[in-house]
Amino acid sequence: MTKENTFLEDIDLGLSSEKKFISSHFFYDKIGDELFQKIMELPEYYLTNCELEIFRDQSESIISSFDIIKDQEFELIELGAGDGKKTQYLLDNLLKNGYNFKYIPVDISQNSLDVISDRLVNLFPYLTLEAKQGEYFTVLDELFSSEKPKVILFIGSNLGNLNDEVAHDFLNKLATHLKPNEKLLLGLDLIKSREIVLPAYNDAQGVTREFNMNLLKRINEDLGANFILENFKHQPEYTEEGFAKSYLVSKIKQEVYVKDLDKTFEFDENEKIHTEISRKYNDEILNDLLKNSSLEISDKFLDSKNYFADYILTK
Ligand code: AVJ
Repeated sequence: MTKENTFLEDIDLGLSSEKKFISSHFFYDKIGDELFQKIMELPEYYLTNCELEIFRDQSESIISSFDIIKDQEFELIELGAGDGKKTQYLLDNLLKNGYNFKYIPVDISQNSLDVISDRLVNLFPYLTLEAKQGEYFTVLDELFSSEKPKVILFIGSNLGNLNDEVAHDFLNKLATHLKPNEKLLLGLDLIKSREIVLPAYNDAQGVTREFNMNLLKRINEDLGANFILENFKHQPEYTEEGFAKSYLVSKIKQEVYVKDLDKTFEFDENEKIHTEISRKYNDEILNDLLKNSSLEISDKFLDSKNYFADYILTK
């Protein structure tokens, strides 16, 4: 199945549903990638700075928690490599301390991988880097065909885009690949008050709004739809149990035609399209997700405000 086919089918499914939705992984086209880079630099988007602080100040302790012997060769696999700015601190520390490892960034976007590879190889001439293009689930089997000990990085609270059931399955699947005592470093945004969370998804400059709206623009451009962007508004919500959700809300009663489907979709006034979940966590929720997975929390690193946690999970 081609990627376009999936997009078309998923949009059909989501817009035909009783409660309309668009899957958040469609955010990340070229414009979406750029907008997310901008989001990470926003003052309201505390997640990036908090995790950057953890990696900057606690890399040495994080590395100790990996429980790796210095001469032992290992592979450091990063799922969803992003721009590598956080990982950079870890790599720097590992190299300075003479660890023997290969860094394997995995990303769906070859473009992102090229950018991060260039940057890191320039910064660290002695780094062994082998980028791997593909979707996490698909490349896992391939990655784990080598016998080398592994440490997996899954940071940035990327897990938060999955609902709890899917997150549980994902962690379980990862766990089955790990050998006893191998580690997963999991970066998660923690539950906190809505006064802090909501602005992170509703910034003053409107970048997150544009990020969300870009979905409609994409459907217009790629699938020949006639969404009028002004007729929808960006609406983030947060419940104190830790669910940040983003919606696109129809301002009026309207119809939208999608040419590639030859279908018309009706929207009531105030009808919502759910576009993203950004789950927030605590130890209890994570332990629930880890049930029956043979992974256990063995360490936890917090930023100075206790907003964000990098957990070490041990098989
Ligand atoms: C990349 C999934 C961690 O949910 O916080 C940022 C994406 N969406 N602003 C998040 C996002 C809107 C982000 N993650």
